Amino acid sequence: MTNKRNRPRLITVPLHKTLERIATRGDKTITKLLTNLSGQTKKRSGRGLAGKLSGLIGVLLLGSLTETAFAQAPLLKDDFETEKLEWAGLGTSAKVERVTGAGKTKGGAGALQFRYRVEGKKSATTKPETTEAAEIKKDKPQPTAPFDILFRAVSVGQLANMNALKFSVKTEIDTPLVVTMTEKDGGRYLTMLWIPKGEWQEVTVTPDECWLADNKDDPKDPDGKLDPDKIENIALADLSCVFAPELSAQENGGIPVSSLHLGEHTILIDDFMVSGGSPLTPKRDELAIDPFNQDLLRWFALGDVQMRLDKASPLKTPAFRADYKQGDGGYVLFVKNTRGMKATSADSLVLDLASTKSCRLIFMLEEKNGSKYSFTLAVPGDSEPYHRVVEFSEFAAAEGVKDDNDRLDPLQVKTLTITDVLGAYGIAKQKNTLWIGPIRLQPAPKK
Ligand SMILES: [Ca+2]
Ligand SMILES: [Ca+2]
Ligand SMILES: [Ca+2]
Repeated sequence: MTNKRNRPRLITVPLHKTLERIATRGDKTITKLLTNLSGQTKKRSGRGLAGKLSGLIGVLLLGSLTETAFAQAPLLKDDFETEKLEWAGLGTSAKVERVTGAGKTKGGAGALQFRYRVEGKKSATTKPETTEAAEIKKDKPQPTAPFDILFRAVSVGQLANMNALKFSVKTEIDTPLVVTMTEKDGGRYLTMLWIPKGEWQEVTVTPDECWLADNKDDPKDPDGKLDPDKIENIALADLSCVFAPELSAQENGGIPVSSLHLGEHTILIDDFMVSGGSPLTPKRDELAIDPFNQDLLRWFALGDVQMRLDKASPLKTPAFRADYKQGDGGYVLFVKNTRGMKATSADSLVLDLASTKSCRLIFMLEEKNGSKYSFTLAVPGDSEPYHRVVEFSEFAAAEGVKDDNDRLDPLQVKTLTITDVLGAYGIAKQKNTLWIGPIRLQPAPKK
């Protein structure tokens, strides 16, 4: 007999709906940002972002063209040792400058400092712009962006031989960092990195890990792959800037406003370079969705959570470790890009998990067409390794979400979202640590 008082009580938050919305925001809003950058969207005043940007790019190009490339030298190198800055900040609060001094640089005397603001919800009382103000703006168009972005133009062709983009980065808060590379007359490619705060982190991004922004407003790419010889700019941004306005406006959304890091922040960058040569990465393991064998997580999280790679997990393998609190209607959510996953609907997903407290995980797969399929798993506590093979056929369609063909197509899946929803039940707040071991595909047995 279940004691009535101990029975979990589901708080009446439209959790499922909120989750779905949040899980798709990442892509859509990045895409929106990038579409705006491409200039397809005309701004209400001025000559449109495209015009402003091309002016800016022109100015920056004048600088970079004077550089001479040496044999074996990186295709691009910014060590911030001179006053010359090839970088610009776009957005209303973005400030970019060269800084010097102890703790500010990774190598040498100088580094790049990017200051930006994570804005909360738009004020409902904002007055419409006066005609006069609009006229003044028209005369003096300023580079702008829907939020703060760190931007660098490159001359088309300069990165033709690229095998990796590398830089050192230091943030003051745990930061979901988006790196984008845009092709001239082509698509926009991006990747996402979780940068733990407080220490210099070395980042390596290879072209093959970047995916095409593929929402309907995105610029199309003629050949569907990143062509380094066509790259015309590189940009970086804190993904929080994308989510915060909407999430902070949600009442009872389950993501605490304190976790949105509203306000001004600083990112330091040093030794930014693009190296050339043969591809760095050995042939990719097509069964690995994430082997957690890199130095940084290629995930992002929403909610009050610290996450990092843990090489000494209870799973005896390197694992994704998340520390957070369950309870009080709150939850956390982890999102991974899964484009390019080579699977058939007869295959399975192999999961290895451990959790200090029991938890209730929803695994949600989203197709490029926006349809969603989920699977719920109850994971026991006590950090006991828990192994489960989930067939794709066990994933159920999310209610109220349309799919053209009414079935899960693993080849179309663009994101995997994992959420612990135990906190949405009426339990007291408690700390939890969740480990997720290498996530891989298991092909269907041959018949
Ligand atoms: Ca430096
Ligand atoms: Ca291309
Ligand atoms: Ca489908």
